[in-house]
Order: sequence, then structure tokens, then C-alpha cells
Amino acid sequence: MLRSDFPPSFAFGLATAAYQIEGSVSADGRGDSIWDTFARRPGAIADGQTGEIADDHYRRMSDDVALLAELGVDAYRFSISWPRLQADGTGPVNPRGLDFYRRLAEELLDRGITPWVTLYHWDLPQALEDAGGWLDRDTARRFAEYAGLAADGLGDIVTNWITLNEPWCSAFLGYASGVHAPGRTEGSHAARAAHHLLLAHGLAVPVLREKVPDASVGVTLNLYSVRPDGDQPAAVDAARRIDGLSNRLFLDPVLTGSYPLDVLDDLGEAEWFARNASAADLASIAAPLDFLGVNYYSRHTVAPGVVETEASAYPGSASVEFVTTGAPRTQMGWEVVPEGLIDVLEMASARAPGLPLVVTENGSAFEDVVSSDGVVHDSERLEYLRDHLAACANAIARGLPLTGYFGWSLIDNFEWAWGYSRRFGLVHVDYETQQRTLKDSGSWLKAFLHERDSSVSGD
Ligand code: IFM
Repeated sequence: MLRSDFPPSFAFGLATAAYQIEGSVSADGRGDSIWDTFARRPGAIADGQTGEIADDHYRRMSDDVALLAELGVDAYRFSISWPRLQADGTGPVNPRGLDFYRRLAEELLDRGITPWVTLYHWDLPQALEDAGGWLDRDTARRFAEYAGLAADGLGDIVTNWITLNEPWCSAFLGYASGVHAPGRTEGSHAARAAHHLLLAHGLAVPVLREKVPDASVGVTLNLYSVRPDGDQPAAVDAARRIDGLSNRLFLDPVLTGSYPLDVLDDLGEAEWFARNASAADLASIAAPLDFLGVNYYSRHTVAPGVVETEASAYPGSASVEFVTTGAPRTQMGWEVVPEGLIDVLEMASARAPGLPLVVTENGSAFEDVVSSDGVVHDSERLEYLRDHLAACANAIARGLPLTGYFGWSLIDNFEWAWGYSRRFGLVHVDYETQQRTLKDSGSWLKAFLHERDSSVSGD
């Protein structure tokens, strides 16, 4: 597989997110986000780690842009920390916070790298959480205002905008299982947070279009290939439920303007949605997009099981069991199934034929070892990357309108509840010294992007 096997306009990039890399959490007037608060909660994050320093990217931004240029990417997807632009989630823009993202976008452009901005990668201003967070409809209106400030400040140099990253995680890990910030366990009410997140997306789309000439606007969903473990009706129903909660609850409203009623029934939320998710809301949520961002990591194989006693990320379907099939797994325990990427692209395309699709994240964590030569020989990550890029080529060959691929992630970073114990970077970070070193996977990508034969292992 060569880069030239892809269409010339295909965008190859890498992705990161603000709280995972920036550090400098109180610099230049930044306010607290829900992740700052959550990370201070005893037991919330592995080893009590926080994003206070992370990759110190806020101060090393120019070096990291140089790294992207060395790798030869076309595009870089980063997120804006909402509380850097509005410390409390309301009011005028904080010029010092905005300045950081402006300099970042300008440095990228100077090096011929196209910036892709994500407005919300999970760091809600804490003040808005204190006012109800995503369970409060008003947070959606606040988000649209924030989107307007970001567009006013960057719209002359940034055309690619992603409203939300993975609203499933924000809603169901944040408000149902509570393993992510804000750490609430509200059961099925988490679906209301999902609605308000989607509404936030829908209200922001016209704001971005109005303020950004030639804006290209999308939203990023984390989609899973879901299949039953066998053909027994109970397993098939388990797959319907998990596909419903993970995929259809988001894809359907965004791409077809309606919620899947079976999922609302599973959740016991049909009545709330009938009263609160108005036709006008759904029209907003289904605002025409320029692309759909798809984050793909793994496939779920499911069967009926026993009801979990802990708060579940799948309220109303907590008895579903996630089965391991014997496929290789990453350090996260996620099965490596490159062909599942084609399944999810087909799933999206079936609802919106012709809508350009972009893989906005795809990557893997493995236990990295720094060898005596100072390099991480991460053959498993390299194979994961290569095999998923091959799946992208395959998807295009099948006629799917896939126009870009962003690997997760440029550098090792703060992996949420896992702290720094899970490394997804193509570039290794020594957290003591902040030294960055290309892993073999990074060298492979660099050679691929420069279209040289790679002598790196894993071929
Ligand atoms: O690190 C995360 C990212 O923030 C969102 N998508 C999944 C990645 C790996 O878990």
C-alpha cells in the first residue's frame, strides 16, 4: 500500500485534544473545566494523575508543529479548550486564550498543514457543569455562543470545523457510568445529556456557517461495528441494543432527523424525548453537514449476560455482556478488527449517501518499551496503523466517500481515567523530560507519507 494508492486530495493527518496535551491549566486566564475538577477527585484517575502538565504542549506548541511537519502530514486536528476562551463558559472571549489557538493555526499554515478545529473534546467549563451541565438545555445555547466566539477569532484562517467529539462518551461515560468527568451516575437520564449535546451541535452549525467563509462543518461520532455472539434471538437483541445506544442514537438524529424509538424505549426515556426533543430541535440537529467525522477503534461482540451492579455506560441494557472473541487486543482490551472500520463507514453512508466521511481518530495503545537504542519498536501499533489505512483504501475502492484519515495520536498523552498509563502516540513522550521521540509507527507513517520504502519492522 502506497500513499499514491489514495486519491491525491485524500487528507492524512494526526489528532490530539486540548486537555490531553496542553497542560498550563491556569495560564493566561483559563478557567477550570470539568476534567480539572474530576481529576482532583480521589480515585477518579489512575495513580491520581491530572492534565496539569500533560505534554506541556501549551508552551512547546512550535516544537510539536515542527514534529507534524517532519512527519509530513497534510492536516492536524486539535481541540480548543472552551475554558481558555471563556473561563466560566459565558461572556466575551479571553484574548490570551484565543491567541494561543491563532498562533497554532498560523504556524500550521506556515508549514503547509491544514488546521482542523474541534470545538468540544470534553472539557466543559466547570461553571456550566455547576449550573446543570449537559443535563441542562441552556448548555447547548452557551455552546453555540462559544462556537461564535471561536469562529469570530479563527474563521479567517480555519475552514475545517468539528463541533463535538464523541458525544456518546460525554453523555454516557460522563453522566451514566461516571468514569469520565463530571463523574455523574444518572442512569438513563444520560440520554438527555446526549440530546442537549446534539442540540448544541445543531445550534452551532449555522453560527459557523454564518461567520466562516467557505466553512466545512462536521461532527465526530465514535462508531462501533456491533455483532451478536451467535444467532440466538437474545444475542441478536443484545446487538440491537448496543448498536442502538452506541451508533443509532447519534447517527439517526444527525443524518436523518429522528431518534430511534426502540432505543428510547430501552432507556425508558420515550416520554421525556416526546416532550422535550421538539421537531425544531431535530431540524437543528439534522442541519446539513459537509462531512461526518468517524472515530473507529474496535468492534463489539455481544450476548445476553447478568445485570451489572455498577453504574453502566449502557443504561437500560446493563445486562448485555461484551464477549471476547480471541481476536488480538490492544492494551485497552479493545479487539483489533480493521474490517470493522468499513462496517461503520457503510453504516454512516447508508443514512447519508454521498456525504463525505473522514476518519477523525483511529489508533491503539500498547505497552511501549524504550529500547537501548532509545526508540520504541512498537510493531503492534505500526501494524494496527497500516492495517487500518489498508481498510481505508479498501473502503474507497468500494465506493465509500472517504476523504481523510487522522491517526490518534500525534504524541502520548493523558488518556482520561487511565491517566498516563495508556500510550496512543506515534511519538513517544518522556514525561520526566518532555522529550519527544518518533516510535517505529511514527517512522513508518513518515516514510509512507513521503512515499519511501520503509525498512522499519512490521512490513
Ligand atoms: O484518547 C481518546 C480520545 O480523547 C477520544 N477518542 C478515543 C481516544 C482513545 O481512548
